[in-house]
Amino acid sequence: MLTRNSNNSSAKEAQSSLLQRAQNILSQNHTGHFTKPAPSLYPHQWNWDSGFIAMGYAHYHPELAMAELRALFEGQWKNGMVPHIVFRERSEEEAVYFPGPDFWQSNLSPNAPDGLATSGISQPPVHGMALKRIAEISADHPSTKAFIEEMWPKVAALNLFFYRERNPEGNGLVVFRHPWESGTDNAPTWDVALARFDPDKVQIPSYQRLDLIHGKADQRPTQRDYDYYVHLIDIFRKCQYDEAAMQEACPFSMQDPLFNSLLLKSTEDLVDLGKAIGQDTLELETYASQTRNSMNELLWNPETGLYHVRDQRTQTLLPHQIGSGFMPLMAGIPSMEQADRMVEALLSPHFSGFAENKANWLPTYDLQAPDFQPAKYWRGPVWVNLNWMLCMGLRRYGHDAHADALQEQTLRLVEQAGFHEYFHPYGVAGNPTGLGTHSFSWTAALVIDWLNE
Ligand code: 9WN
Repeated sequence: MLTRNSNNSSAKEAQSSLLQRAQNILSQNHTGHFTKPAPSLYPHQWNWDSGFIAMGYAHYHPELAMAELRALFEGQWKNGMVPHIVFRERSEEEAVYFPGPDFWQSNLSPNAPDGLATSGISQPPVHGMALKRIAEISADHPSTKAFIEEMWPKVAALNLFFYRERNPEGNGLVVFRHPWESGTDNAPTWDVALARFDPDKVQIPSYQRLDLIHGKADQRPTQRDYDYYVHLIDIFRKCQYDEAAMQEACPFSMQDPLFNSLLLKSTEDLVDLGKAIGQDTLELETYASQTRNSMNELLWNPETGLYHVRDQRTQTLLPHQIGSGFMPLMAGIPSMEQADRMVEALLSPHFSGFAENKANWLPTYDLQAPDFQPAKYWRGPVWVNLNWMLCMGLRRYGHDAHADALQEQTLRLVEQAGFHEYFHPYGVAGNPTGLGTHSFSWTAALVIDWLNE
């Protein structure tokens, strides 16, 4: 059993064996320069994955934590954006991912980095939080201070990119323009934009999906999802990745509670670090308070007790109750009363299931929604990074008992089902069930972080 803070020797043995398994996964996925999210499905370096991975390394190999973030930021664009994928070697094995560099054509943009192929979109900005966590965990390491001084301006430039280029209403609620930028690629919330897309009316560049070589179709996005993903990239290429042009041309523009909470949390962590090393933090602080206010004004739904996604194109709050709606807890956005309402929502049948059919936390989507799909990617399954962030949020508001329960349940799920990419909320035939790819790096990294608390 993996009981928190247990002195029991068999619990300690179970924890140390889980820790060892987790560290082995990161070693297997480490290429010598960066860490792949998973051995075969994701052969390059991914943006928010590397942020989570770095926090895991910080506990036992701070140099690798620092190297992971440094490697990612080698791909940073001149306008501050950090791409969602940094492509590296082009060996046969490495190239098996669609879309690769030839499809993105990111060199159409004058902002793309010289001599390094990347995608042309970003992902949730977890890096300010990762930087602070590395600073805390590795406080005694001789290179930490220099590392923070080196990385701070780069991570600040990333957050300022979002605030300057993705803040269409000037209220600190930033948008993303592609489901892949959300990190929660096929969440049901993106369906509203997908419904406006008619593949017969646009010319979709020809392409071949490669994800189904390693992933199961019933657990991955649909063909229509991929057509839309490709169509959006085509728009970006035609805009030469110019932010103003994409803001005009792109039909997909969403204000999401997960993305904005991570931006706010990372910005606040950057402000703390910046003050400690003598940086000017005023601009970041101003934007952060705008995000906080706008999230409460525009994304909070008092009826569901959750934060929702706002479709910036139609200026409407979407009705879906999604797991991402709990993430503002981690950034201290809700009041105590709102936080209590959120815990009620967490304990309700929408997210906990019925007594006789209790679901694992945190399903990514309302268990009662007619289109809830327990095995399909971000439309139902449990993901360890969301659980880890929810745990942090629950603790921030003093809901430690729920945080402990969530953490223990998640550790048990990983111990029993393996280090999967995501998990079935109910299990299959009553058995804990991992889904997606195996040996998933951020599952391992965040387990390491929890076990070292
Ligand atoms: C597209 C790498 C990434 C994660 C995302 C997850 C998945 C990619 C894909 O894998 O997305 O970016 O090909 O499906 O949705 O959150 O960063 O692990």
